[in-house]
Amino acid sequence: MKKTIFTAILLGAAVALCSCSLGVDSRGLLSPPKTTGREAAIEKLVEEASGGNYQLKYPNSGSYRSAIITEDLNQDNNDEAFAFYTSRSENTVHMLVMYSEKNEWKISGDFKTDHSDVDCVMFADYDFDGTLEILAGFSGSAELNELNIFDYDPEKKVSESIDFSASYSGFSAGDYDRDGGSEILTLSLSVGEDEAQASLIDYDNNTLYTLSDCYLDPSVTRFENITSGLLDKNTMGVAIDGALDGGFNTQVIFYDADKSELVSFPSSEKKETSIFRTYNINSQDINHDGFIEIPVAYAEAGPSTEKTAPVINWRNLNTKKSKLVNSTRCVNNLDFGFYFKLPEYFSDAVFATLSEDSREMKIYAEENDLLLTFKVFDVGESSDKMKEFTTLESYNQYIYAYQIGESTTLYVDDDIIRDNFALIDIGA
Ligand SMILES: [Ca+2]
Ligand SMILES: [Ca+2]
Ligand SMILES: [Ca+2]
Ligand SMILES: [Ca+2]
Repeated sequence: MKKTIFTAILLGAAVALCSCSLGVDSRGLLSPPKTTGREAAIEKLVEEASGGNYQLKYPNSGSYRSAIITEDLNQDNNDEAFAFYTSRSENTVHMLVMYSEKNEWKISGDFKTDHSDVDCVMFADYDFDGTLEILAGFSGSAELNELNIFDYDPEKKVSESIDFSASYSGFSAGDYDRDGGSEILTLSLSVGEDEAQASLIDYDNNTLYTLSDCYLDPSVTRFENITSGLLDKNTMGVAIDGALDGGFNTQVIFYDADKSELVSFPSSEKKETSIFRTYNINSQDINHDGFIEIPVAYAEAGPSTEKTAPVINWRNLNTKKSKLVNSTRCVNNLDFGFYFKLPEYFSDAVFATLSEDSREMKIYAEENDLLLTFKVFDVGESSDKMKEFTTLESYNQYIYAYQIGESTTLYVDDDIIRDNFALIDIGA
């Protein structure tokens, strides 16, 4: 039963994973915050293990960003804890693994690394024994980070460092070959002579080995975002949004069970330039149907006198045919972080313009036929103009509102507008 639970967690909704540590984490330079209760008891153990003079280290990327992380590795409703720190006398990170017994915290392992920073922490049951392993990525002066794995024995209450290490720029874990157990996927940018590549690491006969690997786009200089999840009903994969000269692109990596190999889309031989975009927008499950969409962006032609709002065609990858299929078409206001999903009954002639200051986005059914205007007001603002608009929502310092135009060719109502308007989280 336990195995099913772990699989379900790993197959869950698309999640952002470990990638690209950006610069020095200032939080690590602050004094440790005063803690109470459980955290205080854990910190006391850190203090003892470090000899009293320590600095907590915070992971730079991924879902776990705390210097003290708790997770129930063996699903017995009793959390284990992990703390990252450096002692003042040495600049390398230690990882302390702890468990609690009769309400008392104890140490099950203290591991010293060769690195000055923690990049990312993740948990996965790759050996399929019902207990999650600790995947910890460390960074320092080298261009690539180092992934180390630690396991925890809930019976003996000891943890061990596994004889394995991999260099990476980003990594993730999931059941990519759909055999019920989880694999580790490491992704590397090209560094020196080493080419950019993805490696799928599997476990068999007590050994971790590379099941398959494939090349990645060598022109990508930074991973902006890695999203792991279902690409279609039968395929789990990752979408890697990367930065390259002049813009951004997406590569999709998945394991092709028929060919028994790791595949990248677009393939390295056949570069599809359509995934290139100048906008920093990340792949995501934009329509909440459980499958990852990839943003393909256009600045669609409108009247030459006005600034055209970018159109993003969110597409799914058909992994069998190795081609992108249209999912959702949106017009975007990236300056104020919102989009409007164009309903299916809208014709291809629909386009959107932005005012000079981007506060107004007008959607036209066709030229000179205004369908809808969105306008961004400041919170606290009260003007006559505002009274002409209907408020949709308010976020941070802005109020997002709309006004229905007098189009003679296309129809929208309040419900359609509310259903298709959304705020979007865009990159810096
Ligand atoms: Ca536990
Ligand atoms: Ca395990
Ligand atoms: Ca698997
Ligand atoms: Ca989707």
